[in-house]
Parts: sequence; structure tokens; C-alpha cells
Amino acid sequence: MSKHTNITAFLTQHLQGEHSVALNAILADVLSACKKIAVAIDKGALAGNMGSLASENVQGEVQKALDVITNDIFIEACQQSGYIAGMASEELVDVVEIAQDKCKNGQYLLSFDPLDGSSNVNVNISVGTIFSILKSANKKPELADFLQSGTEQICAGYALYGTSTMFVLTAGNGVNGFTLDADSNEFLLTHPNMQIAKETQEFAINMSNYRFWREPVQRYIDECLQGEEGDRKKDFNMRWVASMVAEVHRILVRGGVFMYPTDSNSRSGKLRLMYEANPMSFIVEQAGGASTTGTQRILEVQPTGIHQRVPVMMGCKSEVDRIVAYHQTKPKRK
Ligand code: P6P
Repeated sequence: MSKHTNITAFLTQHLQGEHSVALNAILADVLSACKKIAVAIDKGALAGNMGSLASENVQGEVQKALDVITNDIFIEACQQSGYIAGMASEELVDVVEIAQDKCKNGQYLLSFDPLDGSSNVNVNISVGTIFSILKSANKKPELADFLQSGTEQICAGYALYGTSTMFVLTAGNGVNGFTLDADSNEFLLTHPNMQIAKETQEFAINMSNYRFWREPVQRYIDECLQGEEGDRKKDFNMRWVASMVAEVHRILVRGGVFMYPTDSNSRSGKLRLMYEANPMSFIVEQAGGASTTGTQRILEVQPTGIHQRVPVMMGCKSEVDRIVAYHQTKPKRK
């Protein structure tokens, strides 16, 4: 018998308030989906799922076979509880309306990225699933019902398919992490009450986009690179996994700051608000960190579309506060 609490028992105690019954049921489906996705990914090349399809998703990105497979797994699994009335997926242009007979118990909305960082699968680097749960005002939700700011989320989390499979979530009262036990096929509590370190010397950013960044971001990174000889008077380390879930998880465990500001394709950055930036910002803030577009708290951005992109800078609060301050001051002369 494991000394660790299993997630179902933990959530029964942990989830309080008006949404607790619904969340326990919805999360049981999400967990079931993530276990199935972990199996699909673990097969690797043996399952013949590693290739790309002829199709593109709404982002114009070439879809991997696993993008579609994991999307289908998530949609099918998350209709079981009867509480989800609508879904929005990175892989689908429009929201998925759930038949009335499949959502008799309630009207919650589920936004998700079924396989974040999927281009890493072929090279065996960590990938993840990200999800966000909102409440709908309407029994038959439409696109407009999804367009709620991140502060309205009632639950958010991710699965990380890494050296171990983990599940991390918040329902607004702290962040807790669970590890999938292969013997019992249960997620067990291994990282209670996760908190981001107050100080850090590690940043994560794709340096190849340096020339596209606004001056405050270039200034922040320049100072990190100048190390002890520069204004920061300490050396920094850099990481870039090209999988947001892995970056955010590392920051929860050992601190740091993750940045995806503007890039060559978009002055508003690459990451999507509804199913990447908002759920991860909810988690980061609940763990004592901060999350900004540079000029606005991400959780307060009013969405205009389910695939809207935002610049993202999140992690250690003191570093994010510094980045925000640089966006508020006149550019330093170089
Ligand atoms: P780049 C994965 O495609 C993703 O959406 C995030 O998970 C990740 O942080 C970022 O894009 C990587 O982007 O431009 O470095 O490939």
C-alpha cells in the first residue's frame, strides 16, 4: 500500500465550495484522458504515430498524428461526467458543442491543448496536456461564453509526459502535483503545495527571436547575459525545452522565469491565451509567482477569440515585477 495519497482521495478532501462535486467528476474524466494519452505517447515510434499529417490546425501548424489522436481522446473522455457543455481545443477551429443528453449535470466549459510541444515527440523530449475549466452562463454555450478572463477559471492544470508522468492542478487554493504510479495506474500526491522560489538565476526564452523583441525584453535578457559584471551582479543560466509544460513545471520545482514575447510571426507572441497562458498563469500565481504580457496581468486580459495569442512572461515574482517595470520605463540608450 503506497504511503502517498491518491488523487481521487486528495481531491475529495481538497475541493471545496459550489463546484466541488462537478470538479471531482470532470477531473476524473481529465485524468482518464491523460492516462490514455500517456499510453499513446509511451508507445513512441512503435505505434506508428510519430509522423505528420497532410492537415494543418487552426494555427496553421502541420498536425502530427498524435495531435489528432490526443485531441480525440480528450474530447471522448471528457464527455463522460455530464458536466461539460462545451469544449475548445487548440486543434479545432470552432468550439465543440456537447449534445444535451451528454451534459445533463451542469454547464462547464473545458479549454485544452491536448499535446503541447508535440513537435518534441519525434525527438523524445517532454510534452504535455494543458486544460482550463470555466463555468458557462448558458446551457447551450456558444463561442462568446468561452471569452471570459483568466480570473474566472475555477480549475486549471497540466499533465507532463516526462521522465515520469505528472499531473499538476489548482482550483484556486494552492497547487498540488501528482505522479503516475505504474503499478496501481493511479496518480499519487508527491508535490503538495508547490511554491515558486522567491529568487532565481534561471531564465527560459527562445534566443533566436532576439531581434523581434521589444526593448524592455532585450534589456532584461541583456542584463541576465551580462551576469556578475552587469547591473544584476549575478550570473544566470538559460534553459529552452520548446515545451511550455516542461518549462513551467521546472519553474514550479526550482524557480525561474519563462518568456515567450513577440516573435517573427506575430507581434502578439506565439502562445494562446485560453488554453496555454491562462491555465499556466492561474497555476503560477497560485504558487506565489506572477504572469504578465509585459503591460497587463495575463489573467485580466479580456479574450476576443478562443485562439487569441498573447506575449507571455511568467514565473518568479521578483523577476516578472522587474520585467513589468522595464516596460514602464523609457528605453535605456544602448
Ligand atoms: P518555439 C510548443 O509548440 C509551444 O506552443 C510551447 O509549448 C513552447 O514553449 C513554444 O511553443 C516553443 O516555441 O518557437 O521555441 O518552437
